[in-house]
Amino acid sequence: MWVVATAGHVDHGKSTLVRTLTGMEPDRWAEERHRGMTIDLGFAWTTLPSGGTVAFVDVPGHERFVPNMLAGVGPVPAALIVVAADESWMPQSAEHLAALDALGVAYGLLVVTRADLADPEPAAARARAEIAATALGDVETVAVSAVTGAGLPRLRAALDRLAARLPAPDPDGPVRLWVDRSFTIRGSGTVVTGTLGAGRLRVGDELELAATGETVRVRGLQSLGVARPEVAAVARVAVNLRGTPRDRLARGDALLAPGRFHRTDLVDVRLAGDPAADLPATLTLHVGSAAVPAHVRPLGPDTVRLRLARPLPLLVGDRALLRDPGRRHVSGGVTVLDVAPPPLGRRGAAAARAAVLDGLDGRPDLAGELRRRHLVRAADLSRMGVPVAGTPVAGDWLADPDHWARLGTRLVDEVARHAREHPLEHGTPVEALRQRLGLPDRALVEALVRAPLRVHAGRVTAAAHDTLPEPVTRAVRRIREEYGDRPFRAPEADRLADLGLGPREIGAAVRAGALLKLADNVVLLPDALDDAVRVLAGLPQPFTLSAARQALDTTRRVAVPLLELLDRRGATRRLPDDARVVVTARP
Ligand SMILES: Nc1nc2c(ncn2[C@@H]2O[C@H](COP(=O)(O)OP(=O)(O)OP(=O)(O)O)[C@@H](O)[C@H]2O)c(=O)[nH]1
Ligand SMILES: [Mg+2]
Repeated sequence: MWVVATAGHVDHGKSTLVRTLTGMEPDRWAEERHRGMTIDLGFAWTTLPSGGTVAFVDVPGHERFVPNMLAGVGPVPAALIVVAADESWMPQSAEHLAALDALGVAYGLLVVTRADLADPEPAAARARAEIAATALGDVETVAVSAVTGAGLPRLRAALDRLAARLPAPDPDGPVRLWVDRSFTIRGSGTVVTGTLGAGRLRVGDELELAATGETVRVRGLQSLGVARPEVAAVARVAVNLRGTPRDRLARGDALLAPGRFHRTDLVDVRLAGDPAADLPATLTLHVGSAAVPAHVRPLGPDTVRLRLARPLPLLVGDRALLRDPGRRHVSGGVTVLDVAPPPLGRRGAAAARAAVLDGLDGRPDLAGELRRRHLVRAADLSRMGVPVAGTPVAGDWLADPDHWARLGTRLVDEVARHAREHPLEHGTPVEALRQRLGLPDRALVEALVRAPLRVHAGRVTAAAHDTLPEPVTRAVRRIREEYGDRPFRAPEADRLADLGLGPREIGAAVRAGALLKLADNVVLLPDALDDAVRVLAGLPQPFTLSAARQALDTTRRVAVPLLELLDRRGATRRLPDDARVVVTARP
């Protein structure tokens, strides 16, 4: 299926054309039929000579209803620009064309209607000249009369040619269905409709409401008036939502593939229309079917930051339109450059930001995003509309290569510094390094560690740890069980022998940081050193060997070499009278 929107001045025959082509009435409201004027969007479809189906979104031409027109055109990639032969180019012909151009609609046909009332050629020539100056370029032109039927077969053939040129949809892309209607059907509940531009919907799917993030479930689907278990892009689709009250959804909301879009109220954009300095402070941003008030902050000559009155699921590269509702004119198209821009705190930040935006064009640029963001989760990038390639450095974190190399150097420095400042600790806690380096995830610290550094038991250590043989590990575990509550009692030599801990095994355990050796056959658990300093720091200073021995609840066999080790590490200092003081109080 293809979806094409109409465009053109009021009363130029858009709805009549759609009705004639499809046999369906696009003006759904009694008031519209009574007044002979389209107010809101209309929907109809027909089969083309090729056998393909084209669905029309019929828009109102009256200048008062331009916001409705924009909601219909926003998600649609192609347009039928309708001009009446007897009236030619008129103000909303121009305004609608400007809107199509702003939104980046690049495919279309020119249909000169009411060809039975006047020579269509002058109107066609004028319109073609106007259209040629936009993204639509040279368009095929067909003159028709709904009264005589002249030109209609040619128009059907031209629609087929247009359809053949439209870009192929991405049926596997994430769903972002902009809601253009919501209503209630008795017995079924809330139904919303929209133009599905990418992805597929299935009955039973869970989706996310863009406005609130809440989860909704698809109870039923229809396309072209027929119930279907699944609908793939491109399609007009009606979605029946289970248990969602109608007041939760309105035109301008969107149904999203869960977790696949970044909902943002802050975007940096490039302007295609008026210069940034000429814009009013508040405008309405039209994108998809949404119309949201936006506060405008100029950054550069053609770049601004928009703060939106409510968050929208925007992607880098999205096209939108800024419009002044009071002046009733299109200020111009915008291209979304950044959907998660940095705050502008310090002086000069806006100018610096403008310089960054100067280098962006709305085409997703992975390397550039990494350069600017340094570290970012792959899922977050793809939520912004930047396709992700390459290998994460850890988890799903992607890093700018230069930044990552700098972090690696800093990690080595921080480990050395921690060792200087905490000489009694075995290595540096990963969490301390995470904080020092300002990293969002410990996995990143671990990924930065290179030989000869190692990660062992939550610490980055300088010593290479060989994995201990299983019997040694078991013996150390026994010591921990037996001596854990008496940390300064060392196992006697015969107990060590019973446990199978000879000089060689003790050496391995010490190298692995599993035991602390004070003297031959005198070992403690490695935390004992820090604990001892804590206990000793609680004594009246200076303290004697005997006071230390009692406070530590141990024997001279342990106390003497323990204090000597602490002296060597600078944690205690021995005074001339053999008493000691604690130098470094451990936190
Ligand atoms: N003679 C003649 N009249 C036409 C033709 N097409 C449309 N009309 C008449 O033009 C008037 C306006 O037609 P609509 O189809 O309502 O125009 P529209 O563009 O949909 O108008 P809005 O939706 O209000 O913007 C109606 O009275 C139609 O009958 C045509 O080919 N020939
Ligand atoms: Mg109409």
